[in-house]
Amino acid sequence: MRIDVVTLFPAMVEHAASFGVTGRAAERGLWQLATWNPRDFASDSYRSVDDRPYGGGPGMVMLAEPLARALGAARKAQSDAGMKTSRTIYLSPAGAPLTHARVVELANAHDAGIVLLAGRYEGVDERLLAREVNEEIAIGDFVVSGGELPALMLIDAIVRQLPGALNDEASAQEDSFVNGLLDCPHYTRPEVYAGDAVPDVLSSGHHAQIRRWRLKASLARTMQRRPDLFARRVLSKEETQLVREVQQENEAQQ
Ligand code: 4FN
Repeated sequence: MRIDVVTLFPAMVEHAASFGVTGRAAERGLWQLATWNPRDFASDSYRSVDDRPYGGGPGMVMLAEPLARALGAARKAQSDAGMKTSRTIYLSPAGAPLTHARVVELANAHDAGIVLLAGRYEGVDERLLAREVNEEIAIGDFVVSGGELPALMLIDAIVRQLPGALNDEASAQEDSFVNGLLDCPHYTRPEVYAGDAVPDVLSSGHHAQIRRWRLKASLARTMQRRPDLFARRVLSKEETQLVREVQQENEAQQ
């Protein structure tokens, strides 16, 4: 997997990606990161990358030309590295909300290069987006100062799906969203913390009961905190029974 990022702050992206799962996966050769600074592709002596918006108003807009050159250099580098295709993604509040399903699709396209465009200021000249961008993705409905952190979130989500990226492959599969449910509560030592004991079943050693308790806790939590996720979930027979138990326990408490 190869990911190229066009950004005014290449060091921010490279530094953040060098830690933890993404950093280790790069050391293992599972993916390669390269960054491209549009400032290096500017055409005037000031190395301008932004200008005032037509129509007036506050803030600045990223110039099309340096971005087009930076994107071109990124795609050429991917092609020279043997990638058959490149897909250009603009991280944008106007994009399609990122889902785990889309992350898995992107991670499975091993031999397709990904070029990420991170915006700054008020955004990017629309003509550049129309000509050069294949897809727009949003990571959430909140204002941020630049597309770099959204790009890093997408990178982290993709890279941790690559085979060999996690030390414990099982944990990737068991993660909350993978089965459409939130995680159950987690506990570690000490067995009693601040007078609060770990649920008995978890120290019982009874694996079938532990699995059942965790599934039930996940279902209860998802129903309560993310009714949108719960509504989309198709329940197995066992899960239907556990949901019934949760509802009965809730009614008994009221
Ligand atoms: N943001 C909103 C509405 C209008 C503008 C923004 C905003 C960074 C370049 C885009 C934001 C959110 C999720 C990239 C936000 C994302 C960005 C993202 C992003 C600088 C212009 C900008 C209605 C969402 C609050 C700034 C809503 N996912 N503009 O934040 O790039 O990827």
